[in-house]
Amino acid sequence: MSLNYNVNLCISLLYLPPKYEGMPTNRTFTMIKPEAVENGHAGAILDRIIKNGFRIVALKKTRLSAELAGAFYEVHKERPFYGELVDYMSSGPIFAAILEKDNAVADFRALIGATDPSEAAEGTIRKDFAESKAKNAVHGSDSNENSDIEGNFFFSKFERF
Ligand code: RTP
Ligand code: MG
Repeated sequence: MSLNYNVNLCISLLYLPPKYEGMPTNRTFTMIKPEAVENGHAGAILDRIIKNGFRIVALKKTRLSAELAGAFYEVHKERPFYGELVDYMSSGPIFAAILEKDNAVADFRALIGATDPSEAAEGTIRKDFAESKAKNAVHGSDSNENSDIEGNFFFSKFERF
């Protein structure tokens, strides 16, 4: 490897566009949560996701241990609902998925609706399938950075297509 090669590589890296939080992305991460799976809604929810233009890049059915659920939702550690959330998210199997679409993070948050289904807009997934604010059927990443972190939490590069 020549000195020239290394110098050129460094110069190219300097000119890569900067990543910033608000940058549109074409991927997001979702989970179909335990109560929705238990109530038999997983197929209908996946159908809704696909019909709204999201392509499934990766998908698996799995169950989080309390330890893994705690790690996934660590950002909420200080919130009063953290213990309840960890118990709930480890209470049964879930589907985890990476989804692709232009503007994926924002478009998917719009498709799932507000955290509390009683406040979610008509036609949203939470409005139609969620039981309550705590048991709200689906997760959707809230930023591009978190969609990468969350996708990497569940999937290796060999599980993405
Ligand atoms: P998510 O992360 O699951 O997509 O939901 P979100 O952004 O709409 O809501 P967030 O504030 O991130 O809360 C994460 C999850 O914690 C549960 N929660 N329970 N009992 C409560 O007041 C309460 N608040 C939030 C929900 O399962 C929520 O999705
Ligand atoms: Mg959230």
